[in-house]
Amino acid sequence: MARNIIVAAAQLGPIQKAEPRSVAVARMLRLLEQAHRRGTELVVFPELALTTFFPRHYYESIEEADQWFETAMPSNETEPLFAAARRLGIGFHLGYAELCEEAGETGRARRRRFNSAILVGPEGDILLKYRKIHLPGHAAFDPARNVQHLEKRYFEVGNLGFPVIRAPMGALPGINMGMMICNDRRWPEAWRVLGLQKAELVLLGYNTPSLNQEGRGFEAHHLRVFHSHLSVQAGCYQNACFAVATAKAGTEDGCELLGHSIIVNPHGEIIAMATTWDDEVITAGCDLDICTLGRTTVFAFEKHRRPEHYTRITSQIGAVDPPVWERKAAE
Ligand code: ING
Repeated sequence: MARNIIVAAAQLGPIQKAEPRSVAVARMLRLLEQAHRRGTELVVFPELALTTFFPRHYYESIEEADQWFETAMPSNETEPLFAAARRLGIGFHLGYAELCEEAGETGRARRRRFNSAILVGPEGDILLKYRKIHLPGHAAFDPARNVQHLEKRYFEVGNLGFPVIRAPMGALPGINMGMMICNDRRWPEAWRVLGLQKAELVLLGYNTPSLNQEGRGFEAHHLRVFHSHLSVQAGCYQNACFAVATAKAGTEDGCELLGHSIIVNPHGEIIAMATTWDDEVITAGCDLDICTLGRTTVFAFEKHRRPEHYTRITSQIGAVDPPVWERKAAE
């Protein structure tokens, strides 16, 4: 019996700095209704879907940025999403900035800020939470940059690992679902940790500038979308899983984010792609049994992986210089 599920990427166009959460949520509700009319059972919204991509703005005190965070989930502004999902019987993924009181290393509770995402079931249960681990950009104001990218200033590194959960979704009693966020998709380690937990469906949102903001080096513009797709396609192929990668796109206060959200199958093929950089729903029917082929042949991890040779991956952070070859004196 095929294990089919219809998934959607609910891509969002730009959210301007002045745009309240209620406007973003209203747009998301329209996308949820549109996805439902197409028989969708799980909808993936972008990273930081409720507000503008605020890490592009510098705040001297990080508390000034707290206006962009959610202190409860659901909150008054997001409850309509949960209610609509329950009414429509649809699960959804939502990316948001999380502000919480939680014990840190010392054991004492303190204010903590994460770039987070949740997976919500069709009855409104929060099935899984993930906090972004690979935070790109920088923590201090960088005068060399055309636009700031201050995720390291406003967020802590996620402390929940890369979790996978098996939970009911659509008509299926159990699907192995995992999450990552934006920059995580560029790191094969993130995909492999999910793959080692038999993830069948990886959900991720992203906010990716369409142009290189570093003001260093040359990167042809067309490579931005190519690298985003390449990362997701490789991750899916090498871990025999599906993925839904959903953009927040378009020009926010003069800064352009790329769209071209995609849904990818375990062969690494793009099976649906957005063609705008605005609010747009793309859908695909996924036969999760396709994961089995890769998982039992080329990527049968238990047969072919050799972790004893991978120690550099977890013991090293940066790269080290290799030994230099020298001709050996004749013995
Ligand atoms: N954005 C970008 C991303 O990883 C980036 C940052 C863009 C890094 C391009 C490297 C190259 O898609 C977020 N929010 O992570």
